[in-house]
Amino acid sequence: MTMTNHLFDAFRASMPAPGQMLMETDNGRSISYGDMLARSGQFARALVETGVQPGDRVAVQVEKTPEALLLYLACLRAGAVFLPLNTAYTLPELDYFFRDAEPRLVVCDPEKAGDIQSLAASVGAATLTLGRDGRGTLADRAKVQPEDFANVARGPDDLAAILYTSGTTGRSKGAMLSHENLASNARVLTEHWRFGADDVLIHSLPIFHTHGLFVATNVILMAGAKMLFEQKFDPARVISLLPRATALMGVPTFYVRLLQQEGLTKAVASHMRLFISGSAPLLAETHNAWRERTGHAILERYGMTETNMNTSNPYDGERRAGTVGFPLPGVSLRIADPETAKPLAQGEIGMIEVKGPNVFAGYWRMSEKTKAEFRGDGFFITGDLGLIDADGYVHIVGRGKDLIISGGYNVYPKEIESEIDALEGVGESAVIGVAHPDFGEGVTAVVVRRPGSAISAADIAGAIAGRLAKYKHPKQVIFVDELPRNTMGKVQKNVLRETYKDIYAKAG
Ligand code: MCA
Ligand code: AMP
Repeated sequence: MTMTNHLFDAFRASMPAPGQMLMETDNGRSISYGDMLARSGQFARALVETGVQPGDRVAVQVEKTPEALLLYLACLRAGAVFLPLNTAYTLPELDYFFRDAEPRLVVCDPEKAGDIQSLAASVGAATLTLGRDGRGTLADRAKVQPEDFANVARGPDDLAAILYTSGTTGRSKGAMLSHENLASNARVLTEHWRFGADDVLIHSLPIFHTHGLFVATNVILMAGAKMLFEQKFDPARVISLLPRATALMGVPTFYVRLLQQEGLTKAVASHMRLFISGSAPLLAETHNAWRERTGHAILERYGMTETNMNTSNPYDGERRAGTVGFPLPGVSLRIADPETAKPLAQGEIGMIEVKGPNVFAGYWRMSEKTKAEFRGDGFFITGDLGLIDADGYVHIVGRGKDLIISGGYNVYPKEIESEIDALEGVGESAVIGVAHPDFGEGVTAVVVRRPGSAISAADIAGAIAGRLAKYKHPKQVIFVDELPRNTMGKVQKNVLRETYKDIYAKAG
């Protein structure tokens, strides 16, 4: 009997000839589809040899390398649950994820292994390393293995990955994504955006989040296409790659920064067929400037860690600036009253709710939280507020959740407020997102000192440095005598956002 492995088989089915390139890196490495198959088999064997069993979590905090991607594929093939972690996370942040997910194996950068190993050991996990040069104890273990590997059988509902997403209250929640969540979305996006074997994607997103890992990589694997695999986003370098590429996927900050490059012209973009944006709102201003400079209309889409992609502007037809387009095939989307859950009429603003094969299986070991975020009829409550216009385009007009999106990374104010409030000298704080020309929103802390305290912005920065990932740090700290409150005593963040709306107006 041949074993089926739902997601990997789907990639396998569209695999081109083994000699075809899957990726080329910025330091001159090329990995063909044949290499991918052979080396992910070796990595899968190394996982099994380390004791990883089907359903075990493999927590991974490593730099972006081809080997990191092979490790993702190896986890799928070995039936493990891939758990990628932002390289910016600090040890206290990692400690939480390890305790919550209880991985069997942690794979980390050799430079961080000393500290991480003891955290991992405290939850009974083994540690292997994978460095920015693709070397380390995991790679050492893999390279002596035979290349063939009999994939572990995995069905559509088996877990493929857990991605942590912060909560508006309390700690991060692990979104459980099944093989079918990922396979169905990759298939739909590949067709909707017309990806084929001739495509060359500029891949300069990190691979520890949905955008770079699933939207970008899974689509390329599903199309049997190729990617130019960049360690990080460098606008000048992206411009130099445009003539060799056909598609780019990025967060709005990518497009804002590319527009600052003189080299961005119609001629340099003439070989490209598609520019896609997501993870945060793309300003109509950016969309229009891009069209003017390159002749291309950026295609904006909307998704979440919990749901993969929900909507997309059309491939053919009008890509409407300031909208996220239409529900993708197979996705049901409705606008409901946030309080009563009653569906609202077309044009009214309410909660965006979605249902479909893309929607996750729930939060890891948090059945109550999972229940609270679904309606009785299975629709997931996104926390995003929106409307559907007369032509059917979905507009996101705000967030019902207290969330900041900075450069495409989600930052939950509560987490930062808790850290700041815990400092001696701080009475209370409110963390808000303020319009920022580069990051979209800039994390901003408004702080009330305790009487007699002289705590400074630098003191606060110093105190959170080792505790919170860098991108969560406030770009500005503002001291006030008191926070504005409504009659119920609730802090009025909208008032604060209005008061400080121009503080980054001249920032770069
Ligand atoms: C880096 N810094 C940031 C951010 N990134 N601060 C706030 N927000 C950020 N996003 C910090 C750095 O630590 C540094 O601090 C300072 O800002 C300047 O760094 P810079 O060199 O400008 O940053 P960078 O390294 O160029 O990174 C900017 C970036 C990066 C390229 C926009 O943030 C990025 O790749 N973002 C993509 C995130 C993403 O993939 N999101 C998708 C999530 P200092 O100078 O003090 O050391 S998935 C998702 O949202 C859903 C499902 C979806 O729909 O896709
Ligand atoms: P995450 O949980 O990191 O996957 O972030 C998901 C959130 O990003 C969504 O709930 C939205 O608030 C936001 N988001 C993603 N794509 C877009 C978009 N195109 N426009 C506006 N917001 C977006």
